[in-house]
Amino acid sequence: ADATTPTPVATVSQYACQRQTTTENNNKIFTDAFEVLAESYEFNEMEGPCLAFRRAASVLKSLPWAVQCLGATEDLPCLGEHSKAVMEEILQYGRSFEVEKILSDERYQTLKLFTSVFGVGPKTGEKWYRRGLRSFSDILAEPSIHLNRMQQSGFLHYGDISRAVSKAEAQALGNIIDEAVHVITTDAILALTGGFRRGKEFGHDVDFIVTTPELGKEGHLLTSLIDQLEQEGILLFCEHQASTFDMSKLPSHRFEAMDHFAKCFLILRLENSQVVGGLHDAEEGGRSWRAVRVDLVSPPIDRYAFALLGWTGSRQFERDLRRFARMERRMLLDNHALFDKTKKEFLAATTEKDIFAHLGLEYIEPWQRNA
Ligand code: TTP
Ligand code: MN
Ligand code: MN
Ligand code: MN
Repeated sequence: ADATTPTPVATVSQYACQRQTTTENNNKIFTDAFEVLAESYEFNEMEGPCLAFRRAASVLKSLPWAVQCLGATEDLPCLGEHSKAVMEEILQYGRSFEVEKILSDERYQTLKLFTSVFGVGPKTGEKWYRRGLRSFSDILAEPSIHLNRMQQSGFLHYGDISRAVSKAEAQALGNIIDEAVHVITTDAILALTGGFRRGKEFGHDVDFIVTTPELGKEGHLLTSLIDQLEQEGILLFCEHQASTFDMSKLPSHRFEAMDHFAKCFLILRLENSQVVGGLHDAEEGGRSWRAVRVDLVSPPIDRYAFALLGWTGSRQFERDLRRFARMERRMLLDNHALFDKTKKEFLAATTEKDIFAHLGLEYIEPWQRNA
């Protein structure tokens, strides 16, 4: 080869949807630190620096190699001065003093604890913190605090649902829901989505899409499914949100906005005997079951590809898909639709591949979306 020809170096895109990110993370020491910083900024409602650290972590997660010196990060996008300073500390001392300071901070620790309860977000956590509450017993002993249904279940099943869900447990739940949904309609469509579709070994919940090939029938499907799970005696908690879907609306600009499909946030009872692989931790404690968080979303069949893409995640992958669509293609993407602002028209899709193709993106497999 010609010695003057520069070796082509594969450049890393600033968009997660142009990177392949498997569950293997070669830079966990850095990304764990960035996640603490991002969360701390989130608790302080500083969205800018929070997103900056999430982006930086996401870039490092996509690398097939471990960063061993700061020089190696020179050509990487999304790493600002602050990120690099933290990395330098970790490279030099094996830890970041800034991160350690946050981890030992009372406010951070308390908000982290409170928001680990199902149904408690940063707003509620903050409110409780400002009232001087510091522990679960403080909250439960405070008579003026009203817990909503979700939070009550969150405390009731705290031990179980804060324990990771395994792939085998996710599969068992898939079988149970598959059976239940086919009692209602023989042509039901059930798809695993969320982290387990991305190939994760563990998750905080299990996410499914349920629908039917018949447009309009999906509305009653979710309520019937909930009734069925209730009859089976495995429904420990259910918050159902009816559909507010309106196709005449343009895709949302705001990522964090929830979608408008019918959905429910559940806690289900899973028997150990239903899980392939036998004995589990809880059984040793004399229990034969555990509680598991399950999310079900029920889009109309003509929105299936958008819902599947939106619910497969990761959250960072979804953020960057929308940002890429808007910034690079003048298109609006959300969980319902893709709208071309130049042509002023909606772009139809029956598969995820159709959506990537409309966006002029190379297809990224679900297990490569762990951004
Ligand atoms: P999560 O279940 O929160 O996250 P995850 O499955 O990636 O990881 P884990 O459960 O193991 O912590 O969300 C899955 C995807 O669903 C995520 O990309 C965001 C999306 N989602 C929506 O699009 N709309 C919603 O209303 C909710 C609750 C989630
Ligand atoms: Mn999930
Ligand atoms: Mn999650
Ligand atoms: Mn979920």
